Amino acid sequence: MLNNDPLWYKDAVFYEIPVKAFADSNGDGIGDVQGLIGKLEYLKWLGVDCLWLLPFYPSPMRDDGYDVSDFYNVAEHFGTKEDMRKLLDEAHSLGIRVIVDLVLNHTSDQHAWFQESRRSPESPMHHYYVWSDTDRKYEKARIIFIDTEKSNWTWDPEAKAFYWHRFFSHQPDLNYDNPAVREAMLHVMSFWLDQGLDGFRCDAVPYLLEREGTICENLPETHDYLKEIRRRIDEAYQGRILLAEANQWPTDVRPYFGDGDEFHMAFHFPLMPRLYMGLRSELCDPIIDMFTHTPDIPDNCQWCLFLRNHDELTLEMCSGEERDYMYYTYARDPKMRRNIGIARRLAPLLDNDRRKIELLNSMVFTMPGSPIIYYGDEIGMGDDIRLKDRDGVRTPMQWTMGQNAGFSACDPAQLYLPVVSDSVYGCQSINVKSQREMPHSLLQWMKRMIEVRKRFPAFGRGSISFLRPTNGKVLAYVRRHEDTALLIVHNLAASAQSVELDLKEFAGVRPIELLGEARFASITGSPYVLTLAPYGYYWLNLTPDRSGPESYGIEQTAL
Ligand code: TEU
Ligand code: CA
Repeated sequence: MLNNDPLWYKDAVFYEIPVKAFADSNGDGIGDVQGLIGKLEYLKWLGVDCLWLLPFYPSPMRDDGYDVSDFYNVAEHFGTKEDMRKLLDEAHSLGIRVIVDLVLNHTSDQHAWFQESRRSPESPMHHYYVWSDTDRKYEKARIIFIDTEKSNWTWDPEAKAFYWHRFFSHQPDLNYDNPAVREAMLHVMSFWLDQGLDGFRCDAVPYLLEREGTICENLPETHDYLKEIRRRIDEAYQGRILLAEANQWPTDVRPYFGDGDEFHMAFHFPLMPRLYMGLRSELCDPIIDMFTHTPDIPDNCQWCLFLRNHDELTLEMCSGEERDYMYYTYARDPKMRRNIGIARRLAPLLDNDRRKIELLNSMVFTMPGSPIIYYGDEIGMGDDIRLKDRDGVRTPMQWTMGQNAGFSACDPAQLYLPVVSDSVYGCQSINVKSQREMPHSLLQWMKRMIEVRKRFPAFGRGSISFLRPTNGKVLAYVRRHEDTALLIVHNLAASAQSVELDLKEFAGVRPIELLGEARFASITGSPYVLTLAPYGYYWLNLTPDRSGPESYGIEQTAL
């Protein structure tokens, strides 16, 4: 049932799931793999093709599982390796693939490797990590978790030395100058691929290696190792994919695709904040500029486009004034800020304005790349900025109006985090069950959008050319693939807008609007006038209609 096209990931719609937040099957207040298995029907119904599961390995859970203490197991509270195999079998039988986080850069300080490494300089594992007798090395490397860390070095009283960590001080970096480490992580990868996983979202890959005098990001030797990982995939695991988390400028992300011999996919971090900027400023330039600054990528590669994820809405790829603008417009309350970003979910960021939520999703679903939905954003879930770190955007999925939003049968006090309970975003108003029953809910619209997107490979595989109408509030581009041409138009303004588009190359075509299948007026050699509602958008098929006599697209719609 799986799409066995080697480039399946260029047509796929992805969906990000923290296992702990999705569904609790055994009533302990924590989501688990069995619970996720019970929700595969929903994910199939929604139309997603590939799940990305956040780390489910044994962990002290001080960084929500990104502090791994055992790479070869499933954390007890999530289930067992057998549960994982069952999940993969059931997902695959439904045509859904599953990729997981591979946390390459570091381990938990509770990992046996670190405990052995710190024991003695003579320990065979001592050089699994980056030790130093001074904390003055690699001083050009920035601190990433600025809310909590003052240095990338921490003194270890047992080893009587400093150890290097790019994230929390309880996450010592692995030493990729050590061939044993490089081999050990290749072994971890093979182990999970042998379990049947369809690939990995590789965590924090820019930071794998360190070199004096550099910022210790995106080093050539890092790419050498990442190419080694891809070689293993190509040798023995055809069809599995590697998705890079490289939160860098497009020119610095481009090398992670290599010549089509490194990552299959990479998140487009710089584009993401500019979608929000474009919306707020009502100007297309921040968005178009990002595309004109994004180098082409090899044909077997793909961008992964997103609006939000389990981290803060990162502003690391924004300039000072851009950051100020984003904080001013989207996070006036300092409690919403985390590190260099904003820890809010999509709906609250957009004032719970259904028009804006649809508009931004429409962009991510029609621009070049594969879209990924963050769990709960498809129903417009809210957040809880009172919670620590990034927990506010990681609350239990809201399935019903019932106790614990149908996430768990446990006593509410046992939940790993409280369910969002305010009057706007509480489960009485926001839940899957109600929205599946309402034909015009956000969830039904998301499902419809996914369906339409999957009918046109142009979205995932086509080229993009921007039209530059005089009205700068309207973002218009044409997606082309083989003989298909799709015109996508977005009104970034809070007011209705009229726009004149130069479509003379399509003269004679009568566009069909894809979401409603109505036929628009014929295109002529004159400027084509469109009027858009506030935050309105159109997906128009400009492919010359080869069907029979003049007829309205609607007539072909099954009644
Ligand atoms: O984040 C890595 C990273 O580079 C972060 O700065 C990220 O770019 C930023 O938080 C905005 O997305 C990854 C995981 O996504 C994060 O949850 C972990 O805490 C971190 O690695 C350490 O494992
Ligand atoms: Ca590192």
